[in-house]
Amino acid sequence: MNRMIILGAPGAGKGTQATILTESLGIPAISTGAIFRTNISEGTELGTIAKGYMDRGEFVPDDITDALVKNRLNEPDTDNGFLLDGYPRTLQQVGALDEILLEQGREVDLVVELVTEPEVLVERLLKRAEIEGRADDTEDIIRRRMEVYVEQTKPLSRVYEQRGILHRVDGLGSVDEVQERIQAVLKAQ
Ligand code: B4P
Repeated sequence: MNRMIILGAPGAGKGTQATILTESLGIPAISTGAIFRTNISEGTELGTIAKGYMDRGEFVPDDITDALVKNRLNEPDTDNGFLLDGYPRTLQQVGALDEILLEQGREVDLVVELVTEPEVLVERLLKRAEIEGRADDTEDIIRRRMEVYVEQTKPLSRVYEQRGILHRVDGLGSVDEVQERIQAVLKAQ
């Protein structure tokens, strides 16, 4: 169970839980959002392109995101597994990921979906804005990100459910409580 995806709405705690999981499982977390933010802070061409979309609460185009993930999944540190955080986010990205992994002769074993409530998420993200000052954490942009999530990402859980690899985990409660629930899912595999 070393090839995992963590799904959830903006602010559901994907990045938070992925960081903890990566330590306990000894596999790299691949966060597309974090990779874009690093590129933005380093002023790369990719960062300039991504910033335009992220600042509006929109997704970075699939072809750019897919190419980034493909390169990352070809790094040798993913040989023993990986945890994808924030990818895939569209049905097109699901297909792209399938292709990338098929070429490599591997597939996703497990998908964890953090189930949350929109109002709690807006509160969490506004609090994160005070701490981290992310450009996409203003209330209007958060609401737009939630809409985009419902339109484009929510349908992904059905896809993985039909494949029999989706596990829904309650994402409300403390960070430790949520982590314990994820660990319980992993132990049950
Ligand atoms: P991401 O970086 O993935 O960010 P996110 O969805 O906002 O946050 P996440 O769910 O990881 O929440 P976190 O743990 O930080 O994406 C940012 C943007 O990048 C996207 O909007 C998009 O534009 C672009 N992008 C990324 N991937 C893409 C893709 N595949 N395709 C196209 N575009 C893409 O938690 C949020 C806050 O809550 C934190 O402050 C945390 O401390 C707090 N928190 C977490 N768990 C908590 C808990 N249990 N209780 C209380 N607070 C909690």
